[in-house]
Amino acid sequence: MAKGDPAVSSRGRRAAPRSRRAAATAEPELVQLLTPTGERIESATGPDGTEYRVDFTDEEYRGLYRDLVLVRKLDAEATALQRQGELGLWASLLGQEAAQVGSGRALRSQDMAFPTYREHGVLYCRGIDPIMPLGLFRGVDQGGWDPNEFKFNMYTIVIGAQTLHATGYAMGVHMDGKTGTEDGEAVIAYFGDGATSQGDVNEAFVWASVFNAPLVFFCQNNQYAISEPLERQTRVPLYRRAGGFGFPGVRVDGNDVLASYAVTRHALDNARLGQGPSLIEAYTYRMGAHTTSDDPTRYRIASEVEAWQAKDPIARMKAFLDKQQIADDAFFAEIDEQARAEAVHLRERVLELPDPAPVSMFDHVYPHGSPELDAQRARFSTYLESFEGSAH
Ligand SMILES: Cc1ncc(C[n+]2csc(CCOP(=O)(O)OP(=O)(O)O)c2C)c(N)n1
Ligand SMILES: [Mg+2]
Repeated sequence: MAKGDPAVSSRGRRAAPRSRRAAATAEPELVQLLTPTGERIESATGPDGTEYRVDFTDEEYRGLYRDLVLVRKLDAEATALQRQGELGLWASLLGQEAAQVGSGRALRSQDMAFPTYREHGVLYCRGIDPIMPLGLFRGVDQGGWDPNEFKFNMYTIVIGAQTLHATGYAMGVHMDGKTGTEDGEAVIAYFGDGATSQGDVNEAFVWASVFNAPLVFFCQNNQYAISEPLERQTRVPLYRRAGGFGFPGVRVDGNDVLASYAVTRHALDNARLGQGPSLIEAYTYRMGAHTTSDDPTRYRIASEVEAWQAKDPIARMKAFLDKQQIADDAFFAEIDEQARAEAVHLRERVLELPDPAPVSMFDHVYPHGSPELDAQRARFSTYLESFEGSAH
């Protein structure tokens, strides 16, 4: 290609035609049951003709709102704790509450979830004490919850790796004969838009497909992989990739808790009945930084963030509850107070988490240790003892 050819960008990359770039990042075919202004849509049709609808009681609608508010407040508290030096790092879920609460509440008790490092909302829905991930991010323990007890695997930071773990697990569920009935088991794997470029995720798609694994791939497309925008990951909407692997894909409004619930419940039930995997692309936006180590003002403009603020998942649920007179001001005030009290309680408990003995980092590497590790532990102990007044 000649220098100066308009199809080659100034950075030497071949730019895709504007129409193809737009196709990947536009908002086509969203399944939506609650508009950004809080209007209810009775039912929505997916790309394969599936009709999505929800039928919640008023109490259940209020419960979803409570989940959204609590999860956001606890997340904000964790961010504040990091800023005050009490956590090493925090990956905020701000903006993604509806995708996480909707899908998390759609899980049945027997279903297994494989999270990334950002699924604090799903963790909350699984009934895990929110102090647990804070111990991990404070660096005082390994995370702490029992994945089998809560049906929620450990956080995974290696991008996309958990999709393979989930696929293997789901293949096992299928081979154990735990699918094919209404109370069968299903598995869900969470990952981001950036993860879709990883080999692991594409391998997981292949294996899940050909072994008919009871697995829902749940991609939260929050538009960024740290500083890399979606257009650097794909030229087609992500949910359409599923077709090439031989299973259905659907794009849901990830800021709509009702649609996120409906789409996930349907996909999980199909999986448990033995109909194999599917891909859900929850179209959402990371309102905050990638983690507390990131500064998003260096790579995205304020007007983009403002445009997404108008689609806030909590504001639309509140508007709906208010318009339909499902909740009143006293209810909203009560939820705010509950969230505040839980955040204060969380903070108190974080500050009380005991510091582990430095040498304990060698303890859980192997079940029975190793000569090499024993030597390292001994050297490190001697080093610590060299400090005046050392208690080690
Ligand atoms: C295998 C691997 N490569 C790179 C990284 C560094 N890294 C951490 S988060 C991240 C971006 C992930 O983006 P996405 O999948 O969209 O998830 P999000 O953080 O937006 O939720 C990268 C590249 C990593 N943790 N693991
Ligand atoms: Mg992302």
